[in-house]
Amino acid sequence: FLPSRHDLGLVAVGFSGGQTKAGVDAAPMALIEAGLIQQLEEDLDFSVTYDGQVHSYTDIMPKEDPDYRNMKKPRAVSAVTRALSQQVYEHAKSGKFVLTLGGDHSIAIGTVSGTAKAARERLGKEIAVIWVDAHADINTPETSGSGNIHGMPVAFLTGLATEKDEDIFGWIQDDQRINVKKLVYIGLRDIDRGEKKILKEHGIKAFSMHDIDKHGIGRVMDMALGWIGSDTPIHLSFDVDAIDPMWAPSTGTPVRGGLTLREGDFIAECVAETGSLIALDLVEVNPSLDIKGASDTVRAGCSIVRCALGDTLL
Ligand code: 6HN
Ligand code: MN
Ligand code: MN
Ligand code: MN
Repeated sequence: FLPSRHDLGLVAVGFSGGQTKAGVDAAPMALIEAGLIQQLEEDLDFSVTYDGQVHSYTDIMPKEDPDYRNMKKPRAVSAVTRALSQQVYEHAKSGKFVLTLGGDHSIAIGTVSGTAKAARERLGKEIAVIWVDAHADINTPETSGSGNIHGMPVAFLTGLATEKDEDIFGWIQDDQRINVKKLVYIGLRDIDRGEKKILKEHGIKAFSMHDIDKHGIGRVMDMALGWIGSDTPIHLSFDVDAIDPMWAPSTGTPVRGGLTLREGDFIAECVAETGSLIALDLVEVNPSLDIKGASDTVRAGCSIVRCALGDTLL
């Protein structure tokens, strides 16, 4: 059921409206300027389909966008993720691996909904999602303390949060949603109170930094992939803040005590090894934060992408 071995659709999303710090919209260009596309084409032999633009979706931005149910910029995030969902869906439907460069993590509402729908239609399967992050991003509008939608994408994708208004995520249909039982977290270390409750109540599989310290990343990956099971298409959503700020400081919500650079790459390698990876998001690189560390953060991002695409496997 794999996407044809070496066809990749790239979507560059210059969007920062899921949180309040400017600069995360510059990440796709920084990653591309660091040579990412070349690496995919020349080193990894991918045929890359890319429209050559970093999308900022200015033409579909709402004129007015007051807070709603505690969410900041709900209509902008909804409009962008709706358009992105369609872009990702089209790549995935045509059998391509989909790589999306963010952007803040709210964009995963678009990417995951797009691959979920395409996998149902093309493969007749529910996807699994591996969410690598310091945070769980599963706040509902009501549990969120910040109102920032990059802390909520998983709630909307699983249907734990819903909204009727089409302009505020009401466009998300059942065939675009994911099952909480097919969601696995890795790297968690900053979870809000309401999120903890949600994770417990729904029995969501989560490997925190504590679990990684206790079992080692090798066993954690065995357990994570074992939970998902074989023959399940996997969407990997990788928030660069999962990596310790020692290696990836240029990100909006850094949390110390994270994954080492190698543990981050190792996670991506293990997922690549399954042969079931159908899509990857790389999000939350913000080159304008911690400018000294920006090139390290971009390099870490490029490395994660290459590892997820099998570069370091023999
Ligand atoms: N991210 N839990 C915090 C919030 O605002 O809801 C932080 C979310 C961070 C989101 O890093 O993608
Ligand atoms: Mn995140
Ligand atoms: Mn995060
Ligand atoms: Mn927090």
